[in-house]
Amino acid sequence: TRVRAVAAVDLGATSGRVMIGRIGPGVLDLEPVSRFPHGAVERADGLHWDFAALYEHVVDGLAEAVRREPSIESIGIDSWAVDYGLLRDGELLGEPFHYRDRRTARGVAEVHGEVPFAELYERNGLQFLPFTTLYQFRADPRLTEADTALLIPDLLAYLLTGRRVAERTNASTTGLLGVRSGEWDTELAVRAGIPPRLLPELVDAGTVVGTLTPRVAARIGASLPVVAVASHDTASAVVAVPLESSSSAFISCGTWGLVGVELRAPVLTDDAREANFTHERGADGRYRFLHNVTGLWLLSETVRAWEAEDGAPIALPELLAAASAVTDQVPVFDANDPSLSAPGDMPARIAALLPQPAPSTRAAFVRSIIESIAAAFAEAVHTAAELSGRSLDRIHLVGGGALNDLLCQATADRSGLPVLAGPVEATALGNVLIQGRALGATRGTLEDLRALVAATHPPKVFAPGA
Ligand code: LFR
Repeated sequence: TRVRAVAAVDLGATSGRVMIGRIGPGVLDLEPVSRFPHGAVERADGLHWDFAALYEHVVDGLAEAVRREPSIESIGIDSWAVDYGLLRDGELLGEPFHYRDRRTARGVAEVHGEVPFAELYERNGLQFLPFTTLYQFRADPRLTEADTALLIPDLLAYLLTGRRVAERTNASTTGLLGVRSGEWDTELAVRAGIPPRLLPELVDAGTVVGTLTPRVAARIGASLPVVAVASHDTASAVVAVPLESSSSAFISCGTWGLVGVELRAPVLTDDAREANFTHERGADGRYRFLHNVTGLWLLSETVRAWEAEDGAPIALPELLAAASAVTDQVPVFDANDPSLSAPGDMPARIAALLPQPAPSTRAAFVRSIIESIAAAFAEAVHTAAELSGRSLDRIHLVGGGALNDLLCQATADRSGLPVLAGPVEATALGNVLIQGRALGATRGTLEDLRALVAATHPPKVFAPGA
């Protein structure tokens, strides 16, 4: 077997990128091709994504990837979860809403009026998040006009290939997938007021969705298959976490910090529901038993506010170095407080949660943010251990947060467990791994895929109290 090349499109909540992945025996690496900022846009009817711009960036990035590496054999797309586009007769009905749009509050009240949360949990296994797709659908004025709903990666795959499917890992974040069956719960959809006709055929990660349409192939410069990867970014990231055993926890840390363990069977207890632990579907039928912690969003939104105030960009590495040098005690706040979820005015909203006056320097303020995120991480790790009945001996922290030494060390200190940081690009690697497996470039089980990650991407270790 030789080294094979694929293109990975990885879309986060604040930026997207296209990468070339290379995979073969003992080989797993990424070559960045393009990176583009994106984010929420405020429109008359609420918060949206500029989807037309996103699509252009994706196609341009793929064309550049093929130009650089003509031997690319397939394309895989992952993105943040829950958001969707509505189609009628194959045409997109307006821009997809952003999950932080405020209309979802109405959807929550209405859906819970039909199906109480405890019953939802029993059926879909999901923690309560106000933006879970079923609440968004319920509050979407265009729903009745639509004939199909596609989650973001499936929507892009449709525009590239013409085929409409719902990849299962991401479909599980809609709230409309049976937690045990892994099939659409159409009875639940009907009760929640969501027409089941909207829900497309489900496919598993690793399935070929289709081949680029002639028009798209002409722009990209090759006629390639699009493979459904574990298209929820967190699912892709966890594919690439080198979990050695059931005593390893993971934290996938970017905008969000997704904290938990991988399970083979759901834990649908009252305690799990009350602790707001979710069961999202992973590749190969695994479950991600995790809790969403508000992650680096707190930092990026704070920096965005300060930059607006200064009218000048702020260098994050310097700011973090200054935060590391702070020796005074800083106050810790509840990183999960719902008041922190909307964009805008983050320093003031954090200050309003502090039990004492806000730190007077930016360095100390950042330290307070990092310590608060780490405290929430440590708590979620311990809760995951308790609820799953496991004794945990390490935490794998992957994603952009793995570059943040201060956060990794604070998480180790506060949890009392070693933090193994990296890979930083776990999501894109997970995307490449599933495509590589579909091509036959590597052996089969998730454990085989993770062994390849462990061999090629050694972690940086942060010992507690070091
Ligand atoms: C991470 C993530 C989380 C999901 C949130 C919203 O990027 O996909 O897993 O809860 O974004 O989609």
